[in-house]
Amino acid sequence: MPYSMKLKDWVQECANLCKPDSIYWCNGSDEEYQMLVNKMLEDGTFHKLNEETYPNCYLSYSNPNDVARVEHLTFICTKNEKDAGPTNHWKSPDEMKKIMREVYDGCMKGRTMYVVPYVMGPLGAPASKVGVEITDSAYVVANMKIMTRMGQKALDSMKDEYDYVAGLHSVADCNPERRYIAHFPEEYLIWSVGSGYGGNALLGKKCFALRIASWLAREQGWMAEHMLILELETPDGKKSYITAALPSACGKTNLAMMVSALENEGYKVKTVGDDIAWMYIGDDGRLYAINPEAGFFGVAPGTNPKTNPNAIASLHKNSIFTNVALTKENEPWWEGYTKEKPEGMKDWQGKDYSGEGNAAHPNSRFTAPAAQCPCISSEFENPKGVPIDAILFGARRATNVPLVYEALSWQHGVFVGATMSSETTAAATGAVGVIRRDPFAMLPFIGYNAGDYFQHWLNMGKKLGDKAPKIFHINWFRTDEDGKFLWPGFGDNARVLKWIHERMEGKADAKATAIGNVPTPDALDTKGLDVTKEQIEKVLDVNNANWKSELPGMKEFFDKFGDTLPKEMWDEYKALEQRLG
Ligand code: O2Y
Ligand code: MN
Repeated sequence: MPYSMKLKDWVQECANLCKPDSIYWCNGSDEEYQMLVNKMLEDGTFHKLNEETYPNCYLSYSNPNDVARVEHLTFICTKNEKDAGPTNHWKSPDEMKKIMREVYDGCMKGRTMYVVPYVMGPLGAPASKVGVEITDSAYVVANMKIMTRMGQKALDSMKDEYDYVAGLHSVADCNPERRYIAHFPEEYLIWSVGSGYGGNALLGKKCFALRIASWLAREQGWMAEHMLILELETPDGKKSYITAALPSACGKTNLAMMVSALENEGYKVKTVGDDIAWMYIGDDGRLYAINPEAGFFGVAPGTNPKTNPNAIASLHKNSIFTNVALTKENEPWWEGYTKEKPEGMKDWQGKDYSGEGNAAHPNSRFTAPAAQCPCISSEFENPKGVPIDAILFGARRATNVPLVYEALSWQHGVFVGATMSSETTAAATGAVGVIRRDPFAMLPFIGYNAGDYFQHWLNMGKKLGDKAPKIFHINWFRTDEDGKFLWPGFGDNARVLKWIHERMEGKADAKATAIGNVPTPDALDTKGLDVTKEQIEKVLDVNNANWKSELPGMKEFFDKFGDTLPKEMWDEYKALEQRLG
């Protein structure tokens, strides 16, 4: 029984509501991309960057009131409020549609309505899915061309006229008072209005690939997760695959594209995905992952040839930059790109930069084709995906949480994911640096009741049985008493991956602690590292007295779910309480 409307009928219905001057069906060709670029150069949406150093690259500024995802304006609109759960904003589908129809009504007068068919996932992959985004933003179309497999090939991939997730987007008057990002999972439908930026407007990404997909995944028995996928090649030439869930802008892109400090020892890292993983159980009973995206929508600030040379190499051609600064040489720039600020820049709003404050917006972005990444895995386009050996949950925590620990079982791992907490960053609007609970790094992205989502994880574990990947928790951000990082991070994180790999092989030593298995200081390869033994002990330390202070926050979080929280989560909570003594 299809839930979507017949595609042509839905497009007509959207046109009747939004009343565009014309309708354009995107075919995804390079000529079409050039046509859109020319239009945007003409109307000032795009600024062409230095053709010698950044060929086919463009800079765009968003409205200053529209620079990030808006979680407080993001809704899950299910018939029953309980199905959205306590972590989502909810409105009934009828009420939400009534509010939004008023904004959509005639919003595309004088504009073109682009119909953008796209595939999430490698073409021909059984796990891939088709979406169709209707938008009045040429900027969105251009970004979708990089981020997805877009155009005629998507129409060709549809099994029938109902086989797509629908997304209606309009920038409308870009008014924060009339801005809504609404999901109707029961209808496989997304409505977004009033924003032209990132996750609010590129509907294939957070709206489809996480919120709607997580709903579909539970219905259909797979997983849609906010996870990077990396390939770890080991000295014996074998490849293992690891997914990792880390909250926004906490080193996720850097980990996905890491240049391993242990390359000489034979530990090499390649990228399969930097943000989202769709995982399903293969015919052999193992968990497989595909990256549904075709590009990177990466945070620019902090990215430089030292922190992430692979991202820098990826973005030097055929890329779009949003809200970065512009140098005299007509090149993009952002805080942390170079130590010295170049003279004579324009800031992220196109004004002469005075030297005060940020030149680029803290949430400025690059959109780059994944295929341009020098470390892209040869498995990136594999329709089968890659078999997952380990799942990592991560966080940015200055205290308590050790560099790495191994969960005691799948069920304990689900508890570790469910109780993740991290210090907030600039990717979402709101306070920065505050600790917030972010289960599975999915808090803003679970498209249904999070209690049911935890249950779905438990169910998947039961299906996987002894073929389930091992689960670990990582934290690169622990500090000493003076607030200095205890671990060098970046390429040296390969040392942690090495321990994880050796644990999977049953080779590395670990110490059992109340929270899980932590490397013994000697089990971690620190050869050639400029850190003291005391530092290593500190970064691995698990202090039971301090950990007890984590319990009330976990309990308070779990209490929110009432009877939708699986009993197994309370069992794990009590077991932790007991182990802490
Ligand atoms: O601020 C936005 O609209 C983008 S947020 C984003 C972009 C790429 C990857 N991840 C995220 C995120 O917030 O998790
Ligand atoms: Mn993300």
